Amino acid sequence: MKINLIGVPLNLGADKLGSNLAPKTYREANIIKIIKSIGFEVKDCGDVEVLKANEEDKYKHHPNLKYLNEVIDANTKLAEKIYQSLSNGDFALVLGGDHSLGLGSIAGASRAIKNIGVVWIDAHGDINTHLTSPTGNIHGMPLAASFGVGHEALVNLYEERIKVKEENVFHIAGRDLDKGEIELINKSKGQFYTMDKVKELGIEKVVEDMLNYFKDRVDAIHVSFDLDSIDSLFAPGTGTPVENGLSVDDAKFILESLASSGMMCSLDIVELNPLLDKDNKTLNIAIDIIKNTLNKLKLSLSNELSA
Ligand code: 5AB
Ligand code: MN
Ligand code: MN
Ligand code: MN
Repeated sequence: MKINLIGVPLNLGADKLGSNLAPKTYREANIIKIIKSIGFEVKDCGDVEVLKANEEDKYKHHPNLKYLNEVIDANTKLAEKIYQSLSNGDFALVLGGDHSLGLGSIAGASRAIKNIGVVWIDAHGDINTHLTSPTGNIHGMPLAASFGVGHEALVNLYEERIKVKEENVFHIAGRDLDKGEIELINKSKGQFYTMDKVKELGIEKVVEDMLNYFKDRVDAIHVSFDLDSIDSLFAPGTGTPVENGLSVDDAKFILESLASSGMMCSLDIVELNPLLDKDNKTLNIAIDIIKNTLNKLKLSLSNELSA
């Protein structure tokens, strides 16, 4: 099994400059060398090509879905890359880029894996639609669209079907949720462990619940990690930072538990904004988390072989 690295230099889903520079920043920080040093073979799938867009293109396709065509185009290309990676039996590591890329990741992964689970770690719900979004930014909508709620152009991206069952979604660290998102959560069949709940139960119990929940329920899990899930005190370099979040150790623990479970097939690391980062704090956290997670993945693979 190789690690397939896919960069997504996308910022149109956030309508903010900076996250488009993240893949280049990771590459310049030697991310490929770092992954190789863990003992993995790396296939660099390059960066997804993102169409150029101007301010005038923002509302060209929809009044509350900014840069809709450009976001769909990039995500359709991403979906195909992920689908190919997982079909080859490889692990896909997606480095974003704004979180609208979750649309393409889940679309591609769910084509390769029939009954997929999704773990979404984020300060935000990312379950807005064009009808509820206060911003029109598509990076606040990808999770809802993936379980079939939202504009048909997003729901039917790549393939005309719902990508993940709502009850196969497990969201952790929410603490900045919009009104429409709270309404959706209250009637949702998905699992939503808000930051309040994480503090009440403790991170060990949350992870235990998550692994128990998915056991015997899904064939594999796609993990989408938004760096703003981490407290903005530690990770300032994201487009929409929120305080009172996860500690770096909490985040590592969630991801390493998923890696060790043998269920994780693909991972997005999103929303690094190098223009907003301070002393590479957030970049270094992201790299540390990637290293730690892939180390555990490597270990679980060698244990599987020797068992
Ligand atoms: B992120 C907000 N809920 O919909 C919206 O960073 C923020 O991918 C979304 O989680 C943040 O625009 C999207 C206000
Ligand atoms: Mn997000
Ligand atoms: Mn977020
Ligand atoms: Mn953000």
